[in-house]
Amino acid sequence: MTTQRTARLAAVLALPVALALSGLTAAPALAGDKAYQINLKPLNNSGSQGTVMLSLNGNQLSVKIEADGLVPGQPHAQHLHGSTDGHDFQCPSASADTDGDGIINNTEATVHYGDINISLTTDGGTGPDSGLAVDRMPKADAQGHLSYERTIPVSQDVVEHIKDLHVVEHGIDPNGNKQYDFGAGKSELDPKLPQEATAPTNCGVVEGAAVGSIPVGGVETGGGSTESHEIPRALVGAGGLAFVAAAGAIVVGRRKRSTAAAEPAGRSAA
Ligand SMILES: [Cu+2]
Repeated sequence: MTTQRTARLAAVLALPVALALSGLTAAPALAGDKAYQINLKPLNNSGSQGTVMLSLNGNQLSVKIEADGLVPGQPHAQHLHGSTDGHDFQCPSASADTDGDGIINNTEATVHYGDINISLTTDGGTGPDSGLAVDRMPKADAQGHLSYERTIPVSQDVVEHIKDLHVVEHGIDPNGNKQYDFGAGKSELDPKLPQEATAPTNCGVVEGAAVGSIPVGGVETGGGSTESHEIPRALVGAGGLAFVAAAGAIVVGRRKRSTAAAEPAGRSAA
């Protein structure tokens, strides 16, 4: 009797506890919230690495970056590169240095990591046309550390394809004099800028988005590495920034051969 009642009592008591526990474990973060980690790995033997946390709350993208091994006291252009329309871009390997000058410049790397989708500026615009807005890019401290945090409204395309994007930081110092100089020549993007200021220093893909993975929504037909190097036509005419203009010229050249495809809508960030 007593043991039976105790057992029944225990069962009755256990039920809400079990429900509460399952409720706890089953409860996701806020509905629609997603978070992704990116590990930044060095390019161009920069030794620069870091960690990025991307979190989405609806159409608000929060970006947190902690990076080290950057050029001390210098601004570092940084972007989300890649595609929101099905192309599979990745961080470049050493073989991306097709002109063999020992540096993977941005044009060589863009074939692999895609065009700028979002410019990770400290304030103001975050579109691709802010790609080289160096006065609005974060600076590394005296130890070469960079901390960045910003929440950016993004398009639905970015929300749906966030795993197809990756973070790239730019600015290298191969001659180790702690500044951007012309030791490595002129930037192919703008001859007034040193190559050191625009070449990529690190790159990272969303963890779990393995090399060769199928992008969200599948691979577009004919999306080979060079063919897939595209930029919205609206940007090609924007002029202003050499970063975009240089990339645009290449695309326009390529596109003359094929009839233009429909432009992806809402591709750039607000
Ligand atoms: Cu970039």
